[in-house]
Amino acid sequence: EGAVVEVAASPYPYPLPVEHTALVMIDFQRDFMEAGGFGETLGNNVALLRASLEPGARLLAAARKAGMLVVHTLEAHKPDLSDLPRSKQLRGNLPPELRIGAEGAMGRILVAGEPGNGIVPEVAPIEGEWQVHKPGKGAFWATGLHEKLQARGITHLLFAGVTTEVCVQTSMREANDRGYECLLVTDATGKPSAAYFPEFKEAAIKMIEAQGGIVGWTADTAAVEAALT
Ligand code: TIU
Repeated sequence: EGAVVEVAASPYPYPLPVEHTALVMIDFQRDFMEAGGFGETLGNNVALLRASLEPGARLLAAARKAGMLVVHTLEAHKPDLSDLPRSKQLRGNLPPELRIGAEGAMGRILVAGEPGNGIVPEVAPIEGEWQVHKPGKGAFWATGLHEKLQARGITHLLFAGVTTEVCVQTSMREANDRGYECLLVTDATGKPSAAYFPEFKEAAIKMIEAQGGIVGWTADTAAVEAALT
């Protein structure tokens, strides 16, 4: 039922059923992309992620034009931090004034509704697109996303966003175990040098594609655009 296009992907072509595919934009938030947010407090150079924005915006435009479902995730905790495990709050060995929930340069760090927690303007959601707040690294833990995608008949997921080595990879592995056919869009997650740890990104791509696509496929934005037009 519906159109199936083919994306030139690695390790072999990816069949993309347009009506049953969602684009998942992982955590394109000021907290990770801009100075003064959570990513920087963890000691990272946030400028490294910005190469993902131009391809991410192109991918978003292509998905919208094709009429695909678009899901934006946000790593966001409730203001009362009731969904923040103590283990996560203490991780990083940061002083209390830099932990999740503390007052930072863009509001409370990693708390829903704060300025720093919002999605950057280049890839901001529009009416009708889903926004999923997630308390963990993965998009499926404690979010209800799987049930919502199933209700919508989604079987295939394209992943973009930040960071490849943490939230994107965790979400893609969660999705793989739930039966989705997953494709990582390499430049929309920042390629080749755009990750907090470029060498981790290269390794993540290889881990996904290896063993005949053990976790899924990889392709760049141009390949997805070519398939959708
Ligand atoms: N969204 C996401 O990747 N959260 C992180 O904490 N990433 C890091 O790389 N630290």
